[in-house]
Amino acid sequence: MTQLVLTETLGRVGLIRINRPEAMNALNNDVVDGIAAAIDAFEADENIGCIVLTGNEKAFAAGADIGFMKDFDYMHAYKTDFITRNWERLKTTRKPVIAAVAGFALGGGCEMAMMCDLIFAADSAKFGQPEIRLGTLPGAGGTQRLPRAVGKAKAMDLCLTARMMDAAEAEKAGLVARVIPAEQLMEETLKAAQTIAGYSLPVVMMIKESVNRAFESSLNEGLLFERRVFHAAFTVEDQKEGMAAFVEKRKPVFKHR
Ligand code: DAK
Repeated sequence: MTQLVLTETLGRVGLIRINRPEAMNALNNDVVDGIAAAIDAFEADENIGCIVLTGNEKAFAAGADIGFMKDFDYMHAYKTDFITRNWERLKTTRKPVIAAVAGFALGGGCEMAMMCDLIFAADSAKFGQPEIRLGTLPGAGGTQRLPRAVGKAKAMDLCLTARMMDAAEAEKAGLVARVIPAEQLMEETLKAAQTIAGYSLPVVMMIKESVNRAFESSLNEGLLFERRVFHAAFTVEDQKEGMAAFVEKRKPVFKHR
């Protein structure tokens, strides 16, 4: 049987590849369970400092699997905790996750990319929330994360018309961090992931947590959170090493503690 989710360890980077090319990487339960299990494993591995989630050159993921969910009723979706149970494993990941997107990231695929901390897009990437065409709405955070990323005007445009946004527009709108020529997407993404993974892991996690606070609190609350975490960072052994190395004009050797 084809493995729907492939994983690889590259130095301190954990790579997760969605592998359902015949269905444009449509996300059924098995695929999302596989992604969640891969995240569990990389989170538990202290030698991993950054995770990359990707698809193939045609599709990151063309959405939730339409055939799989077309006959769901309310009680089934509610009782099985559809979406929340496994999709949201990404949301609770403490290590940074970069989505490397080439081709289609539609519906649940776009929502899954937005659950990651950073999106690097190939110039071939296309983002959209076309659920309205199917007589439904984005159900994995699209109506909430998209407006926070690109503003209300573009979010309404994408969700209500179902049109797709290309990589250039997505970068201009603030959805993606970088646009990269398709053939260099993995190389560039892995380079950035290795850079992040080379820094002190507890500090990386503190930064991720603090930036995420910006979306969940008032400015004053967020600043207070940041200040407390910043003070706490003086207890990190790597902070002593990082600052000593700067003063001694040498490269720091981080121990991730
Ligand atoms: N689900 C299942 N199969 C899919 C799929 C999908 N989302 N997207 C593509 N495929 C399959 C196609 O059926 C086709 O399979 P075969 O016919 O070969 O067996 C194969 O992938 C290749 O696709 P195409 O032949 O269509 O390829 P094209 O290059 O012509 O077009 C496309 C590519 C990505 C533009 C097109 O496939 C497409 O429009 N796909 C559907 C995109 C879409 O509508 N995505 C949104 C899915 S809905 C909720 C929670 C979550 C959601 C909703 C509610 N609740 C909690 C209430 C989320 C919803 C979605 O994500």
